[in-house]
Amino acid sequence: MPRIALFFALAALSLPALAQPAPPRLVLIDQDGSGPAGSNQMSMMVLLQSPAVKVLGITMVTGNAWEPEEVQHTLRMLELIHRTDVPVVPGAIFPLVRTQQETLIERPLTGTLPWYGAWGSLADHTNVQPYHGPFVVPPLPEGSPATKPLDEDAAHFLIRQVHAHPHQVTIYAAGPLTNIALALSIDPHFAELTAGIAIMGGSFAPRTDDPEFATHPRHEFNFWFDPEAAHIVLRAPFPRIDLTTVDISVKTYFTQAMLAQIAASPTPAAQYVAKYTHEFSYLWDELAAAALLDPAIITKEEILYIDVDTARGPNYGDTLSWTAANRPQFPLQPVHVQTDLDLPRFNALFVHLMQSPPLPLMQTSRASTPSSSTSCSPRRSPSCNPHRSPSCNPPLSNKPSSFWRNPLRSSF
Ligand SMILES: [Ca+2]
Repeated sequence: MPRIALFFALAALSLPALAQPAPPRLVLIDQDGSGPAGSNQMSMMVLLQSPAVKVLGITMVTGNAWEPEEVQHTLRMLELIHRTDVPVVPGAIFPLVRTQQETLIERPLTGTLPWYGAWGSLADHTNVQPYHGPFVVPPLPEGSPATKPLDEDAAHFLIRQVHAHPHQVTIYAAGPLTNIALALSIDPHFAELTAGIAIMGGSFAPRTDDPEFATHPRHEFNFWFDPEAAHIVLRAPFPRIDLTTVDISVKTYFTQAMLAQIAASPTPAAQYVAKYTHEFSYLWDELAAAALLDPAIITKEEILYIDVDTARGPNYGDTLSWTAANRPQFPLQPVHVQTDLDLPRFNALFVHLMQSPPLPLMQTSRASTPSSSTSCSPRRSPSCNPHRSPSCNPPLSNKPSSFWRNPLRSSF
């Protein structure tokens, strides 16, 4: 065949492939879904409203609020934005090691923080609502959901999805990293089978007079709340780790003008945001989500090696960082630390997605979800709490024993 004919033949063969839109990127959302609306819910909506992403599920973790309440807020958000096809999966209620009680006892020695999330009893002025315990779900301003969470725990759901789509799933983690650390601890192949992880967490030297960071610039809530979980996750061999820190987050802000723009749209998502978003703050989690959709939003990054201070004391949970030149010898991972952004581009994408109509419902695997949980539901009742009643722990799995030998733990 003449060379020119061969060229056109190959071109013709490749045309149908070129005409096909790229398949949506598979994403698992792990989030502390306080609500209604606000940063945690809006950041999930950034991914849920984008046709470039297929959200396989949302796993919940205690952070800004207790996880049982977050599950309800998130289920209700999905109902109100017409995305009940996306499963919500209950996750960790407590951090791996840090406890509310010990943190309270240590406070006279470590000083106080402006934000304690679900542990609002430690600083009364930080919580809008009166403090309540982990298993109390107060009435929801947006109404109670009719839908239910999956009968499976977050760690096993994450593992199951990553094994079902090897090397295709990006983890979006914008709360304390407890669920991800549990998945890593259960499954030694979890990290390497993902396509990577995008984390909102950490703080280095943010240029701000915000009292949360001004005198303690290495403090950031998600890492602070579960330092050991962050320590485990940051050492795991993910193919890629992207980090949205406080430093870049404080360059963003949700304004009244942006809310007015969103409220002008009649779509379910826009009306949910317009009705229930009352906080005007940094768009930290939203930036981490938007950067997944459009990497050009991030105009500058640096590669650093990140860990978290796990020594008990005033710096417990602080962000640690090194360059390639001075990093310690233990197995830290290179992290893409975002340092600057195209703010107009980010704001435009965020507002556009909040204004957008719902995507068509996906085929859901809810009905085929294995009932890996037991009839004992330790998560839902204080009387059946594994932290207080070890006999209540559900059986984890019948995997072969080699499955449990996690080489990552040897570095812990
Ligand atoms: Ca969050």
